[in-house]
Amino acid sequence: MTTRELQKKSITYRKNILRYITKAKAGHTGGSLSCTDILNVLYNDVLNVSPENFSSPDRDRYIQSKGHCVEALFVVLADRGFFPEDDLNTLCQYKSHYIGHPTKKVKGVEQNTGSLGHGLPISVGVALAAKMDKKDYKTYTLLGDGELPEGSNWEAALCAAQYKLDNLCAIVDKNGLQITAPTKDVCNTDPLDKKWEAFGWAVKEVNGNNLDELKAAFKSLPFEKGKPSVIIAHTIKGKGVSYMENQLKWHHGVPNKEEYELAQQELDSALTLL
Ligand SMILES: Cc1ncc(C[n+]2csc(CCOP(=O)(O)OP(=O)(O)O)c2C)c(N)n1
Repeated sequence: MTTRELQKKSITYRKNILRYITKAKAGHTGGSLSCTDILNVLYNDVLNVSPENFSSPDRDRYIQSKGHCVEALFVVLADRGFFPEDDLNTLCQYKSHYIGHPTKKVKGVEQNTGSLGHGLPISVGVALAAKMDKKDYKTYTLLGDGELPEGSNWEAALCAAQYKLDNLCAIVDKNGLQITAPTKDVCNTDPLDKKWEAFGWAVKEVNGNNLDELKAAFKSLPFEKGKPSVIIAHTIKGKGVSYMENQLKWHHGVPNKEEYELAQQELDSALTLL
């Protein structure tokens, strides 16, 4: 897919994320908008996964560890044909499987997540299984920078290096904010590249809202033979909507009618500029 086609998709995804969050009156807005470009490149340019091969043991695996940003995942899965987009009108409604965190009841969702710190440990197991079974599939997992202080991540990181899991790629959505404060003021993980390197990982840093940089990073996997890879993706929380960008209140803020219309207008004009 060309970069222009991907750019168009990112804007459309952002419009849809806001549409369904606003309708549901709940959701993780800022973090879904920060990781939209990462999911876009993964599902449209990288992953060997589709509704047709989803039950094949050879499919690539994507596990969204920052499960609270499920709205971004649902919108991308709908676009890839895993389920009708109309299903998302039931988001967060009683008896709907489209709830506020990923569940395997939804086609295309690889793992239940949302309790932070679980996606990387599970991904290590899945990647290790591929090595043991001599399979070529790759495993990808998306972590939030506010999630990283969970100790389970660092046990998993050690384990991945120990087993030389160069079929595993972690992506850190480093938007710098969590719920109530900047990540560095809650539990600083910088210098993040040095920490991953010290744990035996090969590291690349990219602008995580730049589709070309993301494409290039994924194409060059594994960054080093015999080592797991991590992409530190520098992103903007609330990306694409001027008044949401870098604002803590949009972690799980839901737009009112006027805010929603303004956001859609901004994204529509971004579409016309492409
Ligand atoms: C184990 C656990 N503790 C606390 C929470 C509550 N929680 C939900 S989102 C969040 C902040 C996460 O920040 P970050 O990973 O940076 O997410 P992003 O900014 O990308 O949305 C927290 C603490 C949780 N989901 N799981």
